[in-house]
Amino acid sequence: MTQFYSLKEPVKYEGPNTTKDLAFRWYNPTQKVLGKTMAEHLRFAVCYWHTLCWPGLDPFGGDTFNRQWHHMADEMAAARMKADIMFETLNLLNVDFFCFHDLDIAPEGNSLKEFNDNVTAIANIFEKKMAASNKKLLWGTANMFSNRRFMAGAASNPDPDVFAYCAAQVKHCLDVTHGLGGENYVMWGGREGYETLINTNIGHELDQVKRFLSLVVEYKHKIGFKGPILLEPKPQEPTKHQYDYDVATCYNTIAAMGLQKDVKLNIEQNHAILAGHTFEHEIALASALGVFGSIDLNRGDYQSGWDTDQFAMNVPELTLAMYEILKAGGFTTGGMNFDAKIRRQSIDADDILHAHVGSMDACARALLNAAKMVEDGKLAKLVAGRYSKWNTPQNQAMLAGQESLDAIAARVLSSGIEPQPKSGRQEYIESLINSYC
Ligand code: XLS
Ligand code: NI
Ligand code: NI
Repeated sequence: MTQFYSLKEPVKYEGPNTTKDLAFRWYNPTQKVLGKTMAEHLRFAVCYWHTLCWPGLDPFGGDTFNRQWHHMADEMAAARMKADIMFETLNLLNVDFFCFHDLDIAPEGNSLKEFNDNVTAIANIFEKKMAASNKKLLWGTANMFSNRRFMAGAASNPDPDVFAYCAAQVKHCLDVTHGLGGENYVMWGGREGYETLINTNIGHELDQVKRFLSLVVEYKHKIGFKGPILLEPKPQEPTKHQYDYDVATCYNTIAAMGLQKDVKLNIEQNHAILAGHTFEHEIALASALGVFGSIDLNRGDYQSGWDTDQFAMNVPELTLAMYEILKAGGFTTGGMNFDAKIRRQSIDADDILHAHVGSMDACARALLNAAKMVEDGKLAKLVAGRYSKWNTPQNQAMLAGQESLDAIAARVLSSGIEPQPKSGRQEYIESLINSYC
């Protein structure tokens, strides 16, 4: 068992007035908010890839973190060390869940067979650690974007051998996720898109992506995996254009295959920003379409246009997102996965703890603010008020399609309907929201 951090005891809730550096000021896991504990509301997860696999590189420089396991000759020993540190992290942060790509947890080896065996070996270690510590798997996913075989796409690759290879890789990763009691299975299509249209058949690639999704759903039923498959929208990066552009585009794919019951969405803040939306817009839309699943929590940079995956620390912004999550009914199988990385100059092990604790506190404050907004009901009443005229029997009938276009036209002309504009009161509402924060 390694000891990676300087901290020995789990971070505790100490309240907002504590002077301790590493303490929760707002996140009090057992505190009840709107009938559920904070831990039940927020369902935090630590991710493997940014926390333990990314070495701090950028396009102009390499490894800054200099972690021991990146410099070990025995790759399986390094993988076991990472597993130890993941559980050390979960225990210190008092976080219940973790998430991984198959490639995060185990080395690729020289064949898919070897890779599968490595993944299984580490999963067996997880199983024991999970039983001993009561930690859970929020989701697993297959990395089908790093290896050069995926450079022209995974399921959307022009080469059917790659499509078949992906099927084999996802089958194993879904088996492993299921075996560990994973609550969801994620599919982010990092290479499912194109670089240039002049060598691409979009229609064919979209057919491939849809077939792949339906194969995964079929298999999930075959093995009795109860959780949803979660698509993760992102507009670009690494490919120039990704097919799972945003919530609306993903919904198109899901609805085209009639898979709304089995496939939901994993929504990431930074990806929403890259798609030209707000985070809360993407959550609200997914909820309206019945496909809200889970959250990849991070923060994009509003100037750079990259997927910077910073830790989310902005309380007013998070308040609006949390309000939409509460309105959506909260999480069922989903949760808040920290798909976030510390900056490459944050080279101390404890920086990982500070990042998570700070963001967990920001989420807890946002939850408390959003709960006030829900309890108070003023905002909901204002919004409902704008639509209240739809509640008359006549307007309900119009919405239900019981009145034809020409019948509506006749009614307007005979009754002399003349719409009366009303204030949208945006500044009043913005000030009202500030009053909860
Ligand atoms: C990358 C994605 C990735 C997914 C999992 O931008 O966010 O980390 O969450 O494959
Ligand atoms: Ni993500
Ligand atoms: Ni991302």
